[in-house]
Amino acid sequence: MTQFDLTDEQRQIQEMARQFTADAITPHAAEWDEKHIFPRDTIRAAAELGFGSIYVSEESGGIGLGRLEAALIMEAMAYGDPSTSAFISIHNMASWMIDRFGADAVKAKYLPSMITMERMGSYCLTEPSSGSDAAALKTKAVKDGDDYVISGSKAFISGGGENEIYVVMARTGAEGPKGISCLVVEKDMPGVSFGAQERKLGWHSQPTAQVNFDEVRVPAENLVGAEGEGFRIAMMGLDGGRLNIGACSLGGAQRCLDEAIGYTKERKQFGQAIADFQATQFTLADMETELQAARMLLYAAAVKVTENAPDKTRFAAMAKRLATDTGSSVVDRALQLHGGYGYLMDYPIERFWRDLRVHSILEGTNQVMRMIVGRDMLRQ
Ligand code: FAD
Ligand code: 2MC
Repeated sequence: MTQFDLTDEQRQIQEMARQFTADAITPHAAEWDEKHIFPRDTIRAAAELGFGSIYVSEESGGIGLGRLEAALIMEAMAYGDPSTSAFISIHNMASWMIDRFGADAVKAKYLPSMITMERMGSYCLTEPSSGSDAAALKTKAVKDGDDYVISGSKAFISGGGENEIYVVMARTGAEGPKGISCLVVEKDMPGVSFGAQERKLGWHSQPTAQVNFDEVRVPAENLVGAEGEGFRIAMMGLDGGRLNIGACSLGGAQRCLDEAIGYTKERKQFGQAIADFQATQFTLADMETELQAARMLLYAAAVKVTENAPDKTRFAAMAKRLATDTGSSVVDRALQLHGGYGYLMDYPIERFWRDLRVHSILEGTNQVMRMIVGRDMLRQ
């Protein structure tokens, strides 16, 4: 592929994801949001297309695609529902960490059922007292014979209470990033419990809860990577996760831009369609321009992550920051173009406005993204 175009295969993947979204996601997304429905069956149907294991290797049973293909899929599904698309992204991140860094035993135990999304995976890094400063986490995993015994709490866990698999970053050694390891914990293991479901501004189609570990005994074979490698594994997972979150913002914003074009052509004020006002056209033109620019950066960053380029982390952070800020700004302008109707639940815009807001916060706040980029620039 050239830097500026998609291959035929990438277009086919994009088309398949768009068709799935139009058939299975878009018609139901408003109801999932309003009634807080977690659409397990639809998510499993997405896994039948391979969307639960997009960059899990073919050797392990995944579809072994690159990060640009993943971004295209996430962007397409977010056109219907950013919340459900992002939920599937987090599962992909957890599955990839097991596939990329796990030994044969842990892969064989978990990947087959994660690929079909029979068992869904959560990513557990954040704690009540460590969010942005993730390397300060306190959850402990102490080696005891052939097991690790885990104690501590993880905050804000997507899928918390519902998902079957928890990929947990826990401290096995000294303070700081080098004392952290990555372990797979199952929902039903004794000592695992959950907080109440969080009540959120958006992302209503997926659960979020605190996950507690009270001396949870986990077989040592559930260690992913070596002891002390957990932080690096978690960060590498996030390089891809951040691209996908950015892609979810792009897809949601594209939907709202398309809605705004349709609405402004229909709605009449002062005797003419509001699309005929030059102010409206300039607003639409800026939305389109900014969205395309963010998309180009995100696609370029995705290729860098696929190719393991030395500057991939910086590019993923830049792309996440720009795509999520731009996405929210485009949706906000689409809402404004709808006037009072944009504020009503009768139109989809307010849902996208709420869903996209959190993309500037999670998977690393946009301040942390700037920190990653700025530090990397000064390091050179
Ligand atoms: P804090 O780190 O306390 O930050 C508060 C503010 O201070 C932010 O504006 C931040 O940018 C700013 N700040 C902090 N440090 C600096 C600095 N050095 N310089 C400048 N500004 C700074 N986590 C998981 O592990 N797994 C999940 O599945 C998951 N899902 C989530 C789902 C939802 C709906 C939400 C809301 C969060 C989720 N998170 C998850 C947690 C998310 O990653 C954190 O909320 C995020 O990383 C920020 O951490 P914090 O909330 O503790 O904020
Ligand atoms: N790839 C590989 N290695 C990486 C890496 C990456 N992307 N990022 C960091 N590392 C390595 C780094 O090279 C260093 O190792 P070494 O000393 O051997 O060179 C080690 O990890 C520690 O890195 P730092 O020194 O940069 O660590 P620091 O503690 O200063 O800050 C920071 C790291 C702020 C970037 C990290 O804590 C961070 O990303 N914070 C935000 C937390 C976050 O994103 N949470 C998201 C939770 S998930 C979520 O929200 C969901 C919805 C799923």
